[in-house]
Amino acid sequence: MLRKNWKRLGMALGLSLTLVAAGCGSDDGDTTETTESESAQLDYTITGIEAGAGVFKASERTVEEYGLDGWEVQASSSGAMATALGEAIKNEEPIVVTGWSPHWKFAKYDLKYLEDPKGVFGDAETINTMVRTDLEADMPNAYKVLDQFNWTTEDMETVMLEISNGADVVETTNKWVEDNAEKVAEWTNGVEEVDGTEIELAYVEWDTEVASTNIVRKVLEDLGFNVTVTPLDNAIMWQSVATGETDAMVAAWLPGTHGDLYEEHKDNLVDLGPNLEGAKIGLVVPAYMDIDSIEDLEAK
Ligand code: PBE
Repeated sequence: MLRKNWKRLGMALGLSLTLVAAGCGSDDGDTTETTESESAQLDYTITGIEAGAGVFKASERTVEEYGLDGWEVQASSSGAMATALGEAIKNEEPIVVTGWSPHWKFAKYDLKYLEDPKGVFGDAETINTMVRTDLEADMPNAYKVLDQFNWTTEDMETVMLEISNGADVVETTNKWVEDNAEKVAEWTNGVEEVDGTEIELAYVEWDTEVASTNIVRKVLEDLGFNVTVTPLDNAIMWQSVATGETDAMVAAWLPGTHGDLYEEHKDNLVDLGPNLEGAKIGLVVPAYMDIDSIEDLEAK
């Protein structure tokens, strides 16, 4: 490819010439545009999300372990990260974001995870359900639903994609539950209906957790529960279930992403196991970027 050859030529001449700036992602790009490396164009910045997220903390460890001096992981929100990613792609500019799957961004854009030879982000993960220690005794029916709830990455992505395209969260998740009666019947198998019992689910406003928490909300509502869903910071979400302030959450990413929070609280909550398999976190970039590995990022 033309731009690859240019890059090689530049390296051969000892120049810092990496022609993958805005506009150069396509082959008709103007090859005179820039001499800056992708890292410099990024201003040595990783576009992060909430500072309490596991993927944010892992990104900070990455900066350290790969010796990326001068790099910053910028705290933001999941929504702002997605907007920044969309903008960068519209302009064919480089961007590195703290990413995770399942996520609708992989359906919408052509993206790649940067390889992580040091394994800072860990391998595939599960998303587990955690409930307060007395839940089984207090609300055996809710406990049973939470224990039986499990779905696939495809299920979750379908729901997330609709919401990301502007559909209403409650309408979308309610409809998914109505349309997937067979799957839902497995979760409610052996469960008796209740009459307005109050239950509170904690979650964080990440696209994944918005989807799963609202699915469980609808299933519990259909069984007669009066459900409150409460958005919290990540650390507070864990704490609230461990102290019994909230009843449950379906947002525990393990073993890596929330490993520290699990260690801190595991004696004070009940782990009902995976509700989804095949989750993953890492640094994500548009496929048009030249770099493929975290090792390709350059210290300042
Ligand atoms: N996430 C989504 C969370 C877990 C769910 C990957 C942004 C985190 O990093 O903590």
